[in-house]
Parts: sequence; C-alpha cells; structure tokens
Amino acid sequence: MSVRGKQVVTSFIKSLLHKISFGTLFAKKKSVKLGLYGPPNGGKSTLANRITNDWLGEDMSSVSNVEHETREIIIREQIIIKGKKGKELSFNLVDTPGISTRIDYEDFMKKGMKRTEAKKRAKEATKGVIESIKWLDDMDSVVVVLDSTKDPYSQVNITIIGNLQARKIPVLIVANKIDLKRSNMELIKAAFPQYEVFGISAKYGTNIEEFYEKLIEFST
Ligand SMILES: Nc1nc2c(ncn2[C@@H]2O[C@H](COP(=O)(O)OP(=O)(O)OP(=O)(O)O)[C@@H](O)[C@H]2O)c(=O)[nH]1
Ligand SMILES: [Mg+2]
Repeated sequence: MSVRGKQVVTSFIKSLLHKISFGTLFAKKKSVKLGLYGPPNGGKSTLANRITNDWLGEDMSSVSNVEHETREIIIREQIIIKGKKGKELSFNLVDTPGISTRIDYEDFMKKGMKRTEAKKRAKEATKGVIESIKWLDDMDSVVVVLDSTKDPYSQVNITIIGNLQARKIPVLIVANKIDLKRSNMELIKAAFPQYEVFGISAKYGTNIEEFYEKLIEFST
C-alpha cells in the first residue's frame, strides 16, 4: 500500500474510533438511571406504573397492599417524558424493593399467607433489601417515595435519605397518598427541611403533571 493509501486508512480508522467513542458517550448519557426508593408500601410500584402508563402505555411492576410485593429490582429502559416548555427527560426507571430493618414472616401470615409462603416471602424480601442498597450507587437521581399518612421520622427513612446525601445523589421526596384524609405532607417537610417535598397521589394521578415538570427540572 502506498504512503498516501496508509494515511487514508489511518484517518478512516481514527474517524471510526471517534464515532464509536462518541456513540458510547451518547449511549451513556441516555441510560440515566432514576431510582424509586423508600420503605415498603409507600407506593413506589404504583408510581412506576403511573409513569410507564402515561409515557409508554403499560405497567412495569406488581402492586399490593401486602408489604414487600417488590422483591427484585425492576428496570424499564428508555422512558422519555416531555415537559410543557418542550424540555425532555430520557431515563431508565428503576423500581426497587422497599427497604425495612425488620422482616418477620409472621407479619405476612397475619395478612393471610400460609407459613411456607410467608417464610419464602420474608427470605426474598430480605434479599430484596440488600439488592436495593447495593444498587444505590448506580443511581443518577432518586425519588424517595413516602406514605404521607405515616410517621416520616422512621429509622429507615433517615437511613435512606442520609445514604443518598452522603453519596451526593440528587433526591426528590414524594409525599404519596395525599388523597387520604390522614395525609400530612407538612410533617414530611418538617422532617427533611433540606429537601424539596412534592405531594402526589400515585394511585389517582393527583398532581402528576406537576410531578413530571418537577422531575424534568430536577434531573436536567
Ligand atoms: N390511597 C392511596 N393508595 C396508594 C397510593 N399509592 C399506592 N397506594 C396503595 O399502597 C399500597 C402499596 O403500593 P405499592 O405501589 O405496592 O407500594 P411499594 O412502595 O411498591 O411497596 P413494596 O413493593 O412493598 O416496597 C397498594 O395497596 C397501593 O394501591 C396512593 O396514592 N393513594
Ligand atoms: Mg413495589
């Protein structure tokens, strides 16, 4: 091959490499992970389904009034939400198992499960909690979903939020279930004054449009 020929090949390879690295960079940017974290039963999976239904027309998670329904990480890739001002947010949504410090199979039996089923659920739930914590570092931003009818000053909430703060991961706190009479968003605001607290009802869709706007603003 002539010298000229070699140069052409080299520059071709260089440009290809440039394209590949550019492509990888682009791909990386696209796979922004948004995690839903919180104690069991706060409504993470209900919110995950609300988001995927609104933007993709399908569910991604199973919902139940029995705690620890989600016992494995669930990821829905490539969700694009569009804001009113034309801004877009592209992300992978991660629904996580609820984090708790005490998992007792007898609690599941009280909800009507047989002993073997309850023991299995408790074992899986424990694994799920570990998974959730392991995945924390992978998150680009996190929405902490709290049941606004419950006491926010729990050890679990403080641990989750403290962990996110230490890792410098951006956090938005959602006060869910504002449709319920006992809901008290002010208590959540008082418990975590350094964070923005946003009230929604994931089940009925209350404030959900505003939540999407907030999400775009917070993640871009
Ligand atoms: N009233 C009311 N109920 C809700 C709302 N969001 C979720 N729920 C109910 O709360 C219960 C728990 O919801 P999930 O979405 O399974 O909660 P989760 O946080 O995913 O729970 P784990 O998977 O156990 O961590 C279910 O019975 C839901 O129907 C809400 O906005 N309002
Ligand atoms: Mg769930």
